[in-house]
Amino acid sequence: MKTSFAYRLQELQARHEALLAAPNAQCEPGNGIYDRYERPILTAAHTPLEWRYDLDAQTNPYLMERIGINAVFNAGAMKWQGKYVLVARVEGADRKSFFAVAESENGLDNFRFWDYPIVLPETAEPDTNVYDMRLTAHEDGWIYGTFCTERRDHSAAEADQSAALARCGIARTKDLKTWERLADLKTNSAQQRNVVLHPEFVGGKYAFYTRPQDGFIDAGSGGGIGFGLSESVEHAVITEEVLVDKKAYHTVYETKNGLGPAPIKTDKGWLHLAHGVRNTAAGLRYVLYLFLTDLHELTRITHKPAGYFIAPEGAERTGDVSNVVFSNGWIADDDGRVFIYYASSDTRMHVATSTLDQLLDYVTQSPADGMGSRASVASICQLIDRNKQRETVPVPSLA
Ligand code: M1P
Repeated sequence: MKTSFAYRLQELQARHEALLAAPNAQCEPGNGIYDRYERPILTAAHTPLEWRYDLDAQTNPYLMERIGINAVFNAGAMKWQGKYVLVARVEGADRKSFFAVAESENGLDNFRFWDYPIVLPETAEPDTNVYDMRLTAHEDGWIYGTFCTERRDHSAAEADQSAALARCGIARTKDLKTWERLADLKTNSAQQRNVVLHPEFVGGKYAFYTRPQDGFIDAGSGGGIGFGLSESVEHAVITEEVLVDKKAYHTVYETKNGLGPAPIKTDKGWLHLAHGVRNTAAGLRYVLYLFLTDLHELTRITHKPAGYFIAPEGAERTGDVSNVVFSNGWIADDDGRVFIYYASSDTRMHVATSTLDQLLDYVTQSPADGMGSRASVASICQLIDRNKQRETVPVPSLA
């Protein structure tokens, strides 16, 4: 080694600090619905050096990275003690994911991980992998995390070492540091992923959005985003799931879909962010979409614009699982701003910003999917007609 331990350490620390401190500029001009930002907000390189390097020259003379981090993505989000807080899925080079909290003063940049990752208690059946935590500040006073717990499918043949069972794990906390693990959610479905706890009681019960699925990857007969009630949250059991948002032929959620974060309550209804998946010759493509449900009839969709809200763009398109955007965290701030935290290609985290007014305008005023090319052309022609009628109205000068 040409460089000394001390020099290398200085270099690592300086580069790490420069990465964390870099400001994040908004991309102009945006689409009027939301704004993207130039830099990812969290990547594997953002994780603390103390998690990866033994910083003792005696025991690590080459200043080797002892523990590799592969990716940081799919983060739950909430405002916590005035800070914008993410509970990120951190995936090690060993392919095991775990949760870690990162916080920022402004929600856009300078996200820094807390000193230690979350040490999540287990049930009697140990988790092999845990990921994609949704945070819900429930009216019962607890902060809940619902996440996927993955274990080997012991019914699979010995030769098949990729067969897995996905279930919904549930944990709760009051400080995001100490977590109490509750029993895994029980439903009639063979597997569950993308389960989200609704923030309010419904008829005195805990309400969950679910995503029943037949296989580990294949949603199969699990028809879409479901909804069910449970008497208890400590031992949550859903006996009946009602479909809220179904998969549909030739849409962006043709193959499967799943709810993102817990919905935001607005005066027009519950605003939902979800992901939709379709198959292509290049593999699965994951995009995000929005819909609104009735304030009281939680399983009734009142508005749903056609197609996607956010799709992978530019550098977002490539990563460990390319052509994916996925979100399980957003923050509705007191001033009406909404911070949408999304991951690209199972590799890194980004932020997009909007306002509740903009998102509600988008959801309620954008055309719904007419389910055919003819209907799509009709929507465009209608818009052209309206614009032609307005042609005489002078456009205000930007100067
Ligand atoms: O790889 C894309 C996503 O695949 C899964 O989502 P779903 O269950 O909807 O297919 C999850 O493993 C998710 O973490 C991942 O980002």
